[in-house]
Amino acid sequence: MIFAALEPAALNATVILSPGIALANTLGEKNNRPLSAALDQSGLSAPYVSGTTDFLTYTATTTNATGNGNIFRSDNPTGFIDLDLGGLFNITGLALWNVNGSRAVRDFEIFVSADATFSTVTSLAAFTDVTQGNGGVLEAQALTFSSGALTRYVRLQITDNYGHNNQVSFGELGFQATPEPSTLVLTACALGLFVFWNRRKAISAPALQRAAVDSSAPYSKNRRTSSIELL
Ligand SMILES: [Ca+2]
Repeated sequence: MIFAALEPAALNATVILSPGIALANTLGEKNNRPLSAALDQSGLSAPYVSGTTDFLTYTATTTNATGNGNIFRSDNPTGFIDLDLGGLFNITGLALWNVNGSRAVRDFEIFVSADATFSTVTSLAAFTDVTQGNGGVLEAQALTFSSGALTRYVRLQITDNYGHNNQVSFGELGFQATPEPSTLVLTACALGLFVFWNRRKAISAPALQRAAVDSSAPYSKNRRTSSIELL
């Protein structure tokens, strides 16, 4: 019964996952617009909890501000970034807060690797002509992979921008992932305890009322004594 109650949204929802840390970056970066500014939630209109916050709800409503410290700007128009998610996750898509103009990301490919050196990479998804941002406030675009991958290491390979000779830029990156089993177990346990507690309250309430009636005299006496002491 408890697990049946969990089926609808809780178990089917996906969560937003932090892109983790960069292990390599062949794109380079500008001083005031480092790569970290696209990985650390800087400039986002609301924070998220990696692995917990609902992906679709969050990316539909959250924007990324532009300006120094909020977005990443490279030194090369194409190249790759190798990311360490910090653990194994089943990623099924990503969210990109893209800039507008010639520096915007246009085409890119996602690879996964079994090791941190990316000695062998496997293509997971490729996207072309992705939408540019909206100037001063960048909206997220959610892009879904045709199939998910259980991985820790992800490469973002940018293969084209919208025309700039030596720079590409975006505001933030986040992955879409299925919740970790441990999270689901905790959720199930929490809901199970909630159901159990409410059933216990429903059963025990009449018994408690009877007990209160049976012992009303000494209980009231004690309460009065206590009140007087407080005064
Ligand atoms: Ca940012």
